[in-house]
Amino acid sequence: MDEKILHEDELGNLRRSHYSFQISKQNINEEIVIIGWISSKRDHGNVLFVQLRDQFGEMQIVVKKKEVPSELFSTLKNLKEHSSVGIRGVVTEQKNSSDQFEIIPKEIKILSISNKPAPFLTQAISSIGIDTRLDLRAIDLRRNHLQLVFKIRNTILNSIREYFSANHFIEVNTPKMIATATEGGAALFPIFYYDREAFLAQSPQLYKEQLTMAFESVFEIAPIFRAEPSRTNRHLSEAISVDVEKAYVDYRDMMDHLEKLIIHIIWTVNNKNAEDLRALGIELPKINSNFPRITYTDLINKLQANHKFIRWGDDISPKIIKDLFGEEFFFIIDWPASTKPFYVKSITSNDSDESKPLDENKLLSESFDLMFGSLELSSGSTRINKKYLLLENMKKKGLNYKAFDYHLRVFDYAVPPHAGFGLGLERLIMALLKLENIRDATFYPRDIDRLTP
Ligand code: AMO
Repeated sequence: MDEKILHEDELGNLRRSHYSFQISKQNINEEIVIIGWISSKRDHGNVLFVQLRDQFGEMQIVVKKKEVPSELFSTLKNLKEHSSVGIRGVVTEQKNSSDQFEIIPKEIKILSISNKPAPFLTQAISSIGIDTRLDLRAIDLRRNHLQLVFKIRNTILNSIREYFSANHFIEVNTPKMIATATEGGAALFPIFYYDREAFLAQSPQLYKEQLTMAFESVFEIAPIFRAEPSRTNRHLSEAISVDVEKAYVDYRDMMDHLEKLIIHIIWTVNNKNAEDLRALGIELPKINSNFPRITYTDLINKLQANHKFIRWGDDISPKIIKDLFGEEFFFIIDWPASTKPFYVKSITSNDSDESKPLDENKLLSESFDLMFGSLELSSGSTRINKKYLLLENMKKKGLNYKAFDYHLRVFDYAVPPHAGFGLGLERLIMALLKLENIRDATFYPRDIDRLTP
């Protein structure tokens, strides 16, 4: 290798004239400037085929020893994949295809040299273990497969904002350093907050509820933190949640919203990412009718046919319902109040004999989980908006209600009836794009074993 040739240049005032997608027939014989990184190379001795990738796609550089300055030829021969370069060159038509172009280089500027061959290829759906990939995530994210996944993730986020904006919700942000648990105490990450203990937010639950007083309809797209002790392919310690809350509605209205939201997302991705879906070999789920709504009680009755040990009041594990549902969306509704957090409203009006005291153990709640097969994507409910009921529930669930004083005091000022849900963004991406592991639906996953990169 001629070391003299391989030195890095400053970017200086080098700028591209064209992104890959902007090169067209009109540019044939024109000199253009392209910038990107080398995603692959084929070396046929006296001819090199170099794929240069920019933000939008790949361009082919054809380097014939006889046609280009010898220094330029040896530079491109010696540069490793992942190196960044700027190239001034002439556009020509590819031999066998009139709508594909290649660039004959005239001049090259090396912007950044890769010192090592990467441990995995950019093209393949890597057979390399996920931990090797995650250890070098920035390089891993250059792989075709993940490029497409995150391009679609971007469309999903835009379509979520589109949906809520069209339905008059406003986007909010709530604190991520908080004083109390909302979803059950075990999964909290404690932190130091000056001289006292605080926690990373498991959910924006109480804040989004409070914000319905001021804004009626709110949503937030933000991280939630869960100290999940288990190693599964569907749990992260830091996940993105799409949290939604609305005043003057109940859980059934919010199921309608969630259903419409999912339909809007699928419609948008099908429209904007048709080519990307084809490249991934994926068809998004077809939705022809409303999502089925099955009650928790009916589901337990069904499950008991094959699982004698399952009892009414148990949580429903993914394993147990795996055989019952295919890859489809459906709601499990009306969960036992005992399985849901303290802020969830109970169903009291279905007891025809009002003189009879309520059987606490059989109390249902106005709640739902949205499932895709055996994967839980979202949960939501009608919330309690009366202070005395919240206090009762907190006591029942053994919570220290004094720690929630900052929240409870709001209820002296007429909190409106309200309902909402939280939708796991990575879970949704997993379901839509058929990802095996939730870690590939996020940029830098966090789990019990991983705090870097
Ligand atoms: P829940 O705890 O069910 O409800 O969370 C809502 C949704 O968030 C996603 N999710 C996760 N995704 C990846 N890794 C995790 N560790 C993880 N934990 C949760 C799931 C889940 O369905 N406050 C309520 C929501 C509400 O009622 O508005 C809540 O947090 O997709």
